Amino acid sequence: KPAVQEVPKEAPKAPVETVAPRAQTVLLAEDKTAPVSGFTKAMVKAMKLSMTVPHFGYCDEIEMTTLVNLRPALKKSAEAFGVKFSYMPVIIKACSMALLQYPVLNASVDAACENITYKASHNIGIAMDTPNGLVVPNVKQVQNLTVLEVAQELNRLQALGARGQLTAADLAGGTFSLSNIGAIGGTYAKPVIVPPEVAIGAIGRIQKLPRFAADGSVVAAHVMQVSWSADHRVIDGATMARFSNVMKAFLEQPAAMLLQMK
Ligand code: CAO
Repeated sequence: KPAVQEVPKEAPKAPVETVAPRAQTVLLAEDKTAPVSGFTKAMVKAMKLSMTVPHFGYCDEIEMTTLVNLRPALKKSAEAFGVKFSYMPVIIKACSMALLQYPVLNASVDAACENITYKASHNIGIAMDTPNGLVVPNVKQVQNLTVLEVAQELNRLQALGARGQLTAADLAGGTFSLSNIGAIGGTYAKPVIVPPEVAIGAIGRIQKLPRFAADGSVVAAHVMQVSWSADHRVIDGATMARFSNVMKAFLEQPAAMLLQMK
């Protein structure tokens, strides 16, 4: 009879906003019209462009249990460097390592979609929820950074984003994007490509769920959904799926990731 195995040690405390802690109740006495401005205006421009791109969607689930159990040690080691360590630095690095195998996903296309440019740098954009709205600064040259350096840079961008002080340089030059919607609480998403990039991934909340182990027993697993969107004019579904498989393998087996990390 299948046995229920022990629950893995640390359950990630996903900050699910069940009661919208920052939201205030607003009761308008009459209709109010306001100009679309700031980051929202930039979002209008970017999304108009994005909607000209045929999006291909692909989802999978990633078993994060090994990484979840490893994170307390990673977090403690990073603290010694004054760095706050979430799952994102490992996810960002795993993407970069998978992009080394599928460089067509770290590319840009021109407006007429006649040329594709394979980008040398892995400048991974991170969708960030800030007091001023959505911004997508990027961690530059991830292919040359350690996971700790990625964490350090993410900390810097998050601190600047919270203060509304991200620079044009922080926001320019992205080559591939990730959106950790799970930081707020969802699982699946339908991310929208940031042109001229050709792919983006949405990360869902890590949840503790029952899964079958190889011997047929039921185990408590930490599961994270990932949802990809790719520009179907230049990326086919098989490429997106193979890339996702590589990234998934790195996250599920951090030891294998460590071996192949430069
Ligand atoms: N599953 C489980 N736990 C998660 C998680 C997830 N998907 N995402 C974050 N957490 C945990 C972190 O590990 C951290 O835990 P500890 O406090 O124990 O260290 C805590 O939640 C806070 O994380 P964080 O949000 O400060 O940091 P992050 O690196 O995980 O994410 C950022 C950074 C900028 C991606 C995130 O804060 C954010 O803004 N996400 C929203 C993105 C968004 O708005 N997307 C929509 C774009 S389209 O409109």
